[in-house]
Amino acid sequence: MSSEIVKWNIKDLKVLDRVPTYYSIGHLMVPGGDTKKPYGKYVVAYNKITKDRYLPTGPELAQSAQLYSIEGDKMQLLLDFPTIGEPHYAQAIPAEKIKDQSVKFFDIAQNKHPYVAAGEKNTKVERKGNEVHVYMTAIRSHLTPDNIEGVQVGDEVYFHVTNLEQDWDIPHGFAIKHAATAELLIMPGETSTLKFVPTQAGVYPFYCTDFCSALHQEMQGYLRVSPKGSNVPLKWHTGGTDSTATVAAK
Ligand SMILES: [Cu+2]
Repeated sequence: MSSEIVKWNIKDLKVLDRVPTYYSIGHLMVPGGDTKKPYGKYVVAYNKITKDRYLPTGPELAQSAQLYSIEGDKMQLLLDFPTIGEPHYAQAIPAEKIKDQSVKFFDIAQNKHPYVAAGEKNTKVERKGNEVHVYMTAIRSHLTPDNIEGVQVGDEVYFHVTNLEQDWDIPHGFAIKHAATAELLIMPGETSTLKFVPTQAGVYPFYCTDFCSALHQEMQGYLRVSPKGSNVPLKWHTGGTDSTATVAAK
């Protein structure tokens, strides 16, 4: 690999301009600054300590960022805005590098996840020893299935949630109360798994954790956990209150 060697003589360098910032610069960022060819049109100063700058909202104040043009010999302030935290190692690149390559959603037909449910008709709940695998789907505005019973204390429950959406910017989330893990965030067309090991009998709500429409709050359901050795059969259904109505039991 050949590399251009640029020889700088410190005596040839001179300071062309200085500008004040608010107050203390923590970091500077030039778009593409970590690449061989930075874009060189702008610099952003990320500043800490902004006393007297913004409304005094507490012991710590909003931090500040200032965008300057560095195209000419004189720097020009283009934009001045508060930030939460003074970003470290911030990066910027031209928008067109991202814009045309953005993935809008994953094609559900290409989803080869071993636990995918590519459509509501493919949803099911399977027991393998003490493992219970829930093949669940999420689409505005319900989870399928949204009522499950027959799980027992000590079972390992795996919620394999497939987001059926084929639309841009519609992720769904998934969480169940008492789980020892955090929530899932599932992109459109993807499948993700959340493991839940209930330690007490009871009814546990599960729900979408990412706002997805005005009916987002409808995306919820219940898992009934019975004591170990209980004879409650594994059953599941979607919608309604009568658990015998649309049972798809094995
Ligand atoms: Cu949702």
